[in-house]
Amino acid sequence: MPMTVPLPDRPALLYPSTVPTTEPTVTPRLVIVMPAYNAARTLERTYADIPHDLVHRIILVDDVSRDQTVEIAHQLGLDVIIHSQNRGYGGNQKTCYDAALAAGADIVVMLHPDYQYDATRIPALIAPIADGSHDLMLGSRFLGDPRAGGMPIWKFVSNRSLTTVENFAFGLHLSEYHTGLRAYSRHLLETIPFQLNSDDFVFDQELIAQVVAAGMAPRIGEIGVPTRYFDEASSVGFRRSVVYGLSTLRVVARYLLHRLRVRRSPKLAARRRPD
Ligand SMILES: Nc1nc2c(ncn2[C@@H]2O[C@H](COP(=O)(O)OP(=O)(O)OP(=O)(O)O)[C@@H](O)[C@H]2O)c(=O)[nH]1
Ligand SMILES: [Mg+2]
Repeated sequence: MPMTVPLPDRPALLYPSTVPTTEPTVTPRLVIVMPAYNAARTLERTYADIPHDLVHRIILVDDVSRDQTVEIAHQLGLDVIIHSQNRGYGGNQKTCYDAALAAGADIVVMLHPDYQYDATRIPALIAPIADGSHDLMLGSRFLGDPRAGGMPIWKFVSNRSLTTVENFAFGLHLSEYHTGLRAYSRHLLETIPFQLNSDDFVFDQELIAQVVAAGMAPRIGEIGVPTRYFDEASSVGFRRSVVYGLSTLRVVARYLLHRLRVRRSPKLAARRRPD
């Protein structure tokens, strides 16, 4: 039974393995969210790799899958939320984060249920949030060798190009911005107005631009995470990737115009709640 103490406003949540035995322990409530769309063939494998001893709840949001995703999620005992109509990847994440906050999460991990990202890395991913030093952690494929995991060359090149542009615009040195394994602090999700973002894939990029615009860039970190490429893990083809790439460049342009005070962006200026 973990000892609980009242959490201060901005807690330095202590990750269990780093806690000196004489110090009181605050066990962060870790909620895993899985934005799911046709994940039936990979969900069980993804679930099996999650470090269950650290997890408070696992929430799967189904975006009207046409396969057995919901049935399998129920069999695994997950909390399942079903959209009444398909909303897209960003729309799915909005439901995920609202549900995780409502469930009392201190830390939220977003994990694709397609078994692409190594979920056994979650403890290392959340440690910098648990110790209070970060609010957003990215599981980067590019701190390792994504080509060895099977990433197609065109995805490799476009990811590197977009990452270079985003690093330049945001003044950061991240190895990638496009990963499907991320961890957020409660503080970040309560501060950043992610509900204003796109319902499509570019949601992830808009959120990072919002975090940077909010002055939280130093609170973003990354760790290397191996990935696997196989048929069921990759549905985004060339056409959709081109749309995604152009949308990402639009996010960068909007950020720069906002930053240079040429054109104010309500998405970047807004806060959910003042600090
Ligand atoms: N809600 C929703 N989610 C989707 C849709 N298409 C894909 N997804 C989810 O979005 C996530 C990413 O899509 P993927 O097909 O895995 O993308 P990918 O081709 O692996 O992309 P890379 O990892 O960059 O190579 C997965 O968790 C899918 O379940 C969709 O139409 N709606
Ligand atoms: Mg994938």
